[in-house]
This record gives sequence, C-alpha cells and structure tokens, in this order.
Amino acid sequence: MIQMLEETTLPINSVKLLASSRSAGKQLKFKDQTITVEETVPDSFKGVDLALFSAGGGVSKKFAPEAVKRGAVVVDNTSAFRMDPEVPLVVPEVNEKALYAHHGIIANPNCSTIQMVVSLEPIRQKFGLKKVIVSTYQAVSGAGNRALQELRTETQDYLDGKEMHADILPTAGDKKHYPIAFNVLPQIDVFEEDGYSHEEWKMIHETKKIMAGDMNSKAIKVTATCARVPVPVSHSEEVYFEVEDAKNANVAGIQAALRNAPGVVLQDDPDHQIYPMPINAEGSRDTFVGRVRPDQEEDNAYHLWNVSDNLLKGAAWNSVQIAEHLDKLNLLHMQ
Ligand code: 2RA
Repeated sequence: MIQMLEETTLPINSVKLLASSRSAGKQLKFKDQTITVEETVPDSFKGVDLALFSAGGGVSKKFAPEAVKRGAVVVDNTSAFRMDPEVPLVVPEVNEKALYAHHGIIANPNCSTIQMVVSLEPIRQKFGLKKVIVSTYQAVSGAGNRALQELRTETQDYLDGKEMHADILPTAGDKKHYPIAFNVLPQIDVFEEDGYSHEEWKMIHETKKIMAGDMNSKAIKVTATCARVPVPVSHSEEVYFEVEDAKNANVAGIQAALRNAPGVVLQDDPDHQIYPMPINAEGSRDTFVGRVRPDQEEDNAYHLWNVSDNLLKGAAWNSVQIAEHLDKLNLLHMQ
C-alpha cells in the first residue's frame, strides 16, 4: 500500500502510518522520508483526508467510524463493511459511479472477486451476463505473510526429505492444518452451513453487489469453488459464463471487448502458447485474460482464464485506485 501511495497521482502532502501498540515505534520509508509508526487512537485521524485500512475487520469496525467522524474518507480493505447496503463496494473499472453514494466509508472487495469482475465487465457491457461459475487457484500470499513463510519452510522440508508441518493453512481459523507445498487445498477460509467456504460466499455475494447493486440479486447467477495452490503471488481463475445476447456473441467479439477494456490485458494466442500465468502477473496492476473459448454444450456460454496480482489489483492498488477515482470525482477533499 505504501508503494502504491508512493506511485499515486493523488496530491499527498503528508502520510501517517498507524498500527497497534505492538508495531508503534517502527520506522518505515515513504519516498525519501522515514516515518515512525504510531499507535492508532481515535484522534489519530484528526486532519486526515484519506484513511486506508488493512488491519483486520475488528480494527476497521472500531476505528473507521472514528476516522469518518473526524472528517476522513475511509477506503477499507477488510470485509467489515462490504455487505453494508450503505457502503459502496467498488472496483473502479466496473462500478465507479457507486462512489457517489458513499457516506465516508468505501469497501475494497475481496481479491478473487476483483479480478473476476474486471474481466467480466467488458463482456457484460457488450453481451449481457446471466450466469457465472468460477473455480479459483489462489496464491498463498492471500492468506498473509505467515502462510507464505509456511509454504517456503514446507517446500524446503519436502526437498530435504523431512516431514512437512502445517500450522496455518488452509485457514488459521479452523481446527486442522494441511501442508500447501506440493499440494492443493480446496478450502479458503472457514465453511458455511451450506457447505460453501466463506471465500466462495464472498465471491458470490460481492459479485452480485458490484455488478447488480445487491448482494442477493438474481440478475446474475454466481457459483464459486475456491482452492489454494502453492503459488506465492497472483490468483488464477477459470470462469464459465453465460451471456444474454447469444446471437451476437462470439469469441472474437469477446476478445475485442477485453482488448479495449481498462485494467485488462488480453493474452490469448493458443497457437503460440500465449496465456496468462501467475509468474508473469506478479508486480502488475492489470488483470490478464486468455483461453477465451466457447462452451462445448451451451450455445450462450464461454470460458476464460484470468490471472492478477492479488496483493496489488486484489488489495493495495484497488484501494489506492478507489482513492484516485474519489479525487477525480471531487468526492475526496485533499487539503
Ligand atoms: C485469500 N481472498 O486469498 C483471500 C485474501 N483476502 O485468502
């Protein structure tokens, strides 16, 4: 997030870095300045125009309203407010206009949702969208730094012929833990009563809220299966989608829509084995799309494969991009 702020076009005069008391006193760099991290208290937000939150839902619930009370606009990267009907859930390429309805807090969606809606929106605009079935292959960094360290340790242990030991994945919030190295885990976050994981629940309801304005909308049907793969950074997704305008839709038309879409890079040339891969997406703000092809059974259905850096477009960049769009629309008053 600091790196995205260093690169932003926002007119930033000064930056404060806030954290818990445990991290207070640490020093971090912003451009050529060294900034000391301060402990967050409600008055930390006095005089702050824009507050970016990414410290867990509990912290956001406690401090985001305090920041708003003191005049800041909050862009929240946690799930605390995503389903609040008063809080816009925004991916600028898709629903920038939802920003006009903000009351101080804007929610940044879940990483796996963001890259999917970025790749589906240009298709929806051209041909309409009825139904989506997505299967994800999500990077370990989505579960945090400790999970990434766990992947490294397990990989080394496996290569050294030692037993692998897991403490964190599939999710710190559940009872059992399994190695991610040389493995695939069909669980991201905890399971709901209906058998879907919470990550899958997020993909379904966030997509409906972003694309149809209501988390329970029936205008777009969505189903998701989310899996963790031993990739450090960048999520991949296979997306099956049904269009409304089956008569006019075809692969060339879908590719043309994607080629011209903001935030999308089309990498789709099977003859030359050109398609998106996580190792190439890391460090980019774009969502890479390829493997566009018709479904073999349904006349109105197609498939695509997308890959995006989950830490940038899936989190830090989308948050700062929201702030840039707030500023452009005059909804953020930078002093
Ligand atoms: C994950 N989507 O990849 C989550 C992070 N927000 O675990």
